[in-house]
Amino acid sequence: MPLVNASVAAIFEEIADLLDIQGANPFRIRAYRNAAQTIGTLGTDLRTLLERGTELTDLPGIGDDLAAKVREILDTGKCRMLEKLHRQVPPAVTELLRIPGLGPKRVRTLWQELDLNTVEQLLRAAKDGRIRGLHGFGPRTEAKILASAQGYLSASKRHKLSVAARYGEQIAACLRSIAGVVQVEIAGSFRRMRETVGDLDVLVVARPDAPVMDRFVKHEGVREVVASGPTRGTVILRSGMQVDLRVVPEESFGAALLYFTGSKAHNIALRRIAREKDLKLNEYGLFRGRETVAGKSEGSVYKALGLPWIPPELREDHGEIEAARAGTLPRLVTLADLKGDLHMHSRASDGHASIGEMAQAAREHGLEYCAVTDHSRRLTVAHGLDSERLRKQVAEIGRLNERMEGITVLSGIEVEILEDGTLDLPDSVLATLDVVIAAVHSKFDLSRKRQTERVLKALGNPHVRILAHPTGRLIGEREPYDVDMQRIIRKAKAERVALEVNAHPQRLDLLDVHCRMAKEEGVLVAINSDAHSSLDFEGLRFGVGQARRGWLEKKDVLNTRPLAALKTWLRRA
Ligand code: DGT
Ligand code: CA
Ligand code: CA
Repeated sequence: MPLVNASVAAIFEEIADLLDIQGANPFRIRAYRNAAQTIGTLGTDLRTLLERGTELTDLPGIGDDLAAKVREILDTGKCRMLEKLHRQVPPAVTELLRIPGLGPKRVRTLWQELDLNTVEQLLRAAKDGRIRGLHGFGPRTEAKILASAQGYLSASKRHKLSVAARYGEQIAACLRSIAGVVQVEIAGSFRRMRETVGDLDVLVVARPDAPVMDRFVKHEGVREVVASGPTRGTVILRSGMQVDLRVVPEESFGAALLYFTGSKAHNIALRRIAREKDLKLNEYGLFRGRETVAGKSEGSVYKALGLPWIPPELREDHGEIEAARAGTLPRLVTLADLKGDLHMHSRASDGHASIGEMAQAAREHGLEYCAVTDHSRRLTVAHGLDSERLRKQVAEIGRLNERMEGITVLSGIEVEILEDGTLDLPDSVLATLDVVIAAVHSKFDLSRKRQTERVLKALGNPHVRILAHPTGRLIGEREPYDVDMQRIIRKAKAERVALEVNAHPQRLDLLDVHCRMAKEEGVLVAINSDAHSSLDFEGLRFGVGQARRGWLEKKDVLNTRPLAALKTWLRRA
């Protein structure tokens, strides 16, 4: 997303939150949220739009007043309205809105009655039993708040992979632009494509005179410099993320990359192998006594240990070393292997672009086909489609395919799985579509038995071809719902249904362990973007990362198949 657009959207979101806490007119609040949404999902930089002569008021949901505020922010970097609100409500209070179970009304009470501004203060107040006495609260609510505040604080110490990528890649690019810098690599959990990242570990090889550390600590994103020496530095970015930088000699680069990529468990296992060979492995190299055996590249170290190079996503000591020894490492799926994307939304439900725009963006990402799978009617918050609107959409897709070149658009739906396991649209309607994805978006708290039965029943519907985001978790926000994944995978096998790795940065669902289970049972996985805007196809690479962590190969992934083979599979032919 263009950086200015993100800043403007963030300011409007914050205004909406502050107005909400003040109990302002709901329509006014909605206007700011809609504007944030519109601007946040624009593919083009606002400044570029203005230079091209676009009127801001032509954008959906932007009237004269909001257009003036956008101009003010672009011209001055500030927004007087936001500053005024900050004088009325402390900015930190809006963070309380992020706690599950706390809406604006409750936040207002907590702030006004107990002077709570931060999540830490909220946690303390809940522990001290000061919340239960407030009007509209009580001991049960207090206990819930305590639990959610704790969950929030522990999750917010880690960062979603996509967020880590955004900051990490900016910093890496900045370091690469320094004269005398030879190599830059982000190691750690980021390189292993973990779904969340604690801190970024950056390695640099540079000529001695290159001003690496100086440029690093002066990078515009840095909030605080924790440590800075000639070869190591640590900073905290404005986003709260910590970045460790190490400058290493070229001849140790491979050993350092191996060490700082981890995981710790994988490193320990490698060191044990080294010891068995009377070698010593550390971040400087692999040594026999004083003699350097390897270290310049990762491959040289693995080779000297008698192993092939192991992809970072597998380095968790979950069997990869045994597989490497036996020569049975998987040939992991890559982003370039994806031929299509089978889950995305258009403006018809809760997406932000037309079907044509989404198809064009998919084509620009090198895809041969894409399936439009808007929500079904029961998901009213997302303007789900009923049979009639869906019928019209299918016709629209037909017309689009006649004029679009280079990509085929498939018709589809992300149909709601209702509480009893039946689907939200009749079979006669589902039968007219190219691909039916079934999804749970409601009743997350059913018992394990009922939730599992619900999903199993949906998988038994003959039209369902893919189960969307099978655990329903949202990273840092919502735990997976309680289902028996082994039974779901077996049922998927029996019904020849694929399971989704939803690549949306907040989901990454299936989890890696379930990918491996699916593969072992011979169930196909579909890596889908769940794109709601043309920018969201970026997420596919994180979905591929998740699949790679789950040991998946090209043949295990449904949408690596060319269109003709996919169509055959969809028809169960
Ligand atoms: P994170 O940052 O919590 O998401 O996870 P990592 O894996 O990036 O961990 P981090 O940043 O603490 O350390 C980076 C890598 O450095 C880690 O994956 C392996 C290596 N490392 C760190 N501490 C140790 C250690 O005590 N022993 C060994 N063998 N390796 C370590
Ligand atoms: Ca790290
Ligand atoms: Ca670190």
